[in-house]
Amino acid sequence: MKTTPGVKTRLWVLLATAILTGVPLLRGQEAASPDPYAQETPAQRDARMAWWREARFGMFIHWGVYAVPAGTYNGKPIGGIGEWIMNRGKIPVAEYKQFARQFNPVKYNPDDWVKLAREAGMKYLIITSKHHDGFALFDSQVTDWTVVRASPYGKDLLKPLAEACARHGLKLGFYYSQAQDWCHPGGAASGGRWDKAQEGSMDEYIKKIAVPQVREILSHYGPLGVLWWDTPRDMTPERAAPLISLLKLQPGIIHNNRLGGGFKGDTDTPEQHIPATGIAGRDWETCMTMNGTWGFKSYDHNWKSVETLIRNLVDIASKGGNYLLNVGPTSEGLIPEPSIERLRAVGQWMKVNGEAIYGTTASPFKKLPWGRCTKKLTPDGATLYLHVFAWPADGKLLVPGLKNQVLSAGLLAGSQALEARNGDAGVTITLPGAAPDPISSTVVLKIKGAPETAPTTARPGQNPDGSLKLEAAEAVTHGKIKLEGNGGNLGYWTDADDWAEWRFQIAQPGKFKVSVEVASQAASAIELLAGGQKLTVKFAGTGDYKKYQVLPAGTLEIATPGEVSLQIRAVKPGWKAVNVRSVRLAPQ
Ligand code: FHN
Repeated sequence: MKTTPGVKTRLWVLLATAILTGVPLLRGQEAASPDPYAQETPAQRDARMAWWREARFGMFIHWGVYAVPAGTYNGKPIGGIGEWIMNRGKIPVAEYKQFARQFNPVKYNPDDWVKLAREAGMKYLIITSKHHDGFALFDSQVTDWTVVRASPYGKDLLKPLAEACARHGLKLGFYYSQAQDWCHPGGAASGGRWDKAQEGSMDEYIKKIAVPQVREILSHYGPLGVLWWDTPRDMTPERAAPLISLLKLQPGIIHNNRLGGGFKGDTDTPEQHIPATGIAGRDWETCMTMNGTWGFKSYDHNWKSVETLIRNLVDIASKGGNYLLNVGPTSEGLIPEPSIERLRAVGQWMKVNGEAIYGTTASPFKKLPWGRCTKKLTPDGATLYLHVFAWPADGKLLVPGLKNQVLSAGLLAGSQALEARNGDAGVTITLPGAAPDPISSTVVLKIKGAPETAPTTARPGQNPDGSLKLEAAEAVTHGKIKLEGNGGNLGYWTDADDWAEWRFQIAQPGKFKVSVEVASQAASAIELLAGGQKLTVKFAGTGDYKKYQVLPAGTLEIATPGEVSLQIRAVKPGWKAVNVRSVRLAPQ
């Protein structure tokens, strides 16, 4: 993220804001920032963010004309995410607009959507008011490219959704693609246009489409919780200023870090991944698809399991973030059945365990061998919610390094009190024989005083199914390699003599399929060394140090239980700088 704009830039921002909004900006000698929160105190900010921090779980909805082709153009499947079909298929504007004639969501029932989100335990909902194809799901007065004027449905889709959210007590947010619009002239990046109809000035597009449309969505749908900007390409401070200044129309609204122009926004937005150690000093929200696409694609059946979704939610909460989980409704207005099933199952889990998610803050532990922890501070200490993914076979749950006196221990499922003892290694809790929930069971541990933890030597261990993921943050590095990207990857690996090592516990030995998650500009080669075996991986670059690929590395045999060391090293010659996110072992 860029830093806050400098003085010179600010003056430009002021000038641009004045021109585009007609609002006088000089008060006495002091020039005001277009950001309505520029002068906010930390206490005011905490108050503004309170509902969002309490919520922890929200629904993302990507819906639009792209749900009509649903991933297929001219009879051929178009690769990539469904809402990008126009761009990926280089579909001419006039031709793409024809799809709107079939966008007729007669089965749309916003009450059903909102009830589903509530049933899942979600506390807010964010819908694409306009995505990159420029199609407005609302009754915009500044273009004909709207659901009201261009589709047979002919009605505003956001109004009834806003009403349903108000009826059922769910916060509503709008996604708005301010800097990328493939159907309005000037809205597509100049280097990325494929149709003459897209030609035009971005400044004109911002002035005539983005600014008035953002004013419309902030004015006509009642109180909004969030404005979710996206893809801030080519956004200068001058272009962003009139947009950010519109936030004053919704006092208290939260907005994300994707406006551009140097404005940081309120929330960071990791996409499709969970930062290894959270994001220190920032509110953040991981947005994620439930299959492989945001917008509906008829043939994407790559659904995440309920276990993955629940554990993602827990993992995110344990690092202090929110989970914004996507659904992509059909052109008829239906949320796909596999999404409904999964959301209901997550909701069942949340009914029992929601207390351990809502309003919690990040874990005081760096790593726990059996799961995750969330916490709430209380007047006399803290409540630790221990999310147990791997129920210990011997019934003893060690909370490693915890020094506090235990006030009580129990399970969220049921009212049974549990025995908990302080010891040299930490607190040991005696659990009943079977886990109440095979995905994640919550032990509630009340302790005296703020959590005090000693550093532990706990090593990563296998999941119940025998698999193991070695994350960047758990590696010991040698040379100049260091953690970057909020602890998400090993970076700065610019010297072929540098290397990194993981030490981990194997309880279930055997043969493992090994894969490695890497990103590199250019082709490179690495090797993994463990138990006297060597696995070599040669790969083409992804062209971007942030674009990762998961590559098979081969089979590793670990014959006996115990601690294992795995090293990652460069293969010389042929090695080029690589970022490494993780190494995964899956039993064969
Ligand atoms: O290009 C979009 C994409 O279609 C989707 O809307 C995601 C959601 O975060 N945002 C952009 C990519 O970062």
